[in-house]
Amino acid sequence: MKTALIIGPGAIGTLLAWHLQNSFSLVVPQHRSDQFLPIRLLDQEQEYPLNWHLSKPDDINPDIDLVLVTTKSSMVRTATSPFLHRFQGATWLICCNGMGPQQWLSEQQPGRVLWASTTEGALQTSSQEVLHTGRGETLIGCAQAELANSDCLQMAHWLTEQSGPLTLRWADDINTQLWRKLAINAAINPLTAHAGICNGDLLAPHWQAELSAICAEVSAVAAAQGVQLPVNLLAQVREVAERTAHNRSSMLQDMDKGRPTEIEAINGFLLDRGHEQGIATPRLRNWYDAIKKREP
Ligand code: KPL
Repeated sequence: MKTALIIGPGAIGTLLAWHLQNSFSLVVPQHRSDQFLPIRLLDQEQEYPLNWHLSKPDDINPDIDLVLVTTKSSMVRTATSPFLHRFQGATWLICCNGMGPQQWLSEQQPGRVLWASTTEGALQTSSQEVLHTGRGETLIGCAQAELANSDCLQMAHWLTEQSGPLTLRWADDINTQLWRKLAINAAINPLTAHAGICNGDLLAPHWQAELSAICAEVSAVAAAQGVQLPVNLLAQVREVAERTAHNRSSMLQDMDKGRPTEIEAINGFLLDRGHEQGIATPRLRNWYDAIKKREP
């Protein structure tokens, strides 16, 4: 059996563990002596036991096939750094919100990193339990497939071929897929987090001018980067806000829990790209500053 190390056993990490547990032996690095892993996953009122275990970082067997990174984007560097030089033959798969950590990890592990973008919904309801809140799919791809080593491509192939409860699909255009998610997050997350509202509240008339201005800035930055976003990004944002109307965005949840948000990997990334291309991004800057001011 192959072995996978999961760095970031939160809601999405747990969901992917549920999918992978039939084909991988799963290990999670232990950070604290009082740390626990969720023991069950709830999907459509059925309970599924989770088969994974914690291991002290120094005790982890170096024969790891896959390192799955599912931390918050703000934690990627800190959480992965102790392991970057440990698993020589491993493929890395990073699945987190925003952009920036993916590029950073790919520079650390050239040719070995797969990127993933998921529309699955999951919520950790207690220290023991994770709830699968919404069915989606997980796209896996290589931002620069021509630079990927053969083990990495084989692993991608293998992951997308394995049967399991989730849908994992190969995406030739994973970079575009991540940009699309980034664009939606840049419109929805800071506004909902700052105003303390659910996603659907953004459909109110008084938010439309702001959403439109943000979409225009994001589209201009993406176009300058050669990334094709939906022509009517605002309509797409509204569609997601409607579909997830009762959701509290991940940034709102982070803010409520006093955790660092993912603003750096969302607005921060777009501000940097805009700056490089000489594109004005005042609304993205405004929301970046507003969230930064309130972060712990
Ligand atoms: O991805 C999301 C998030 O909250 O991070 C959206 C699409 C906004 C759904 O809540």
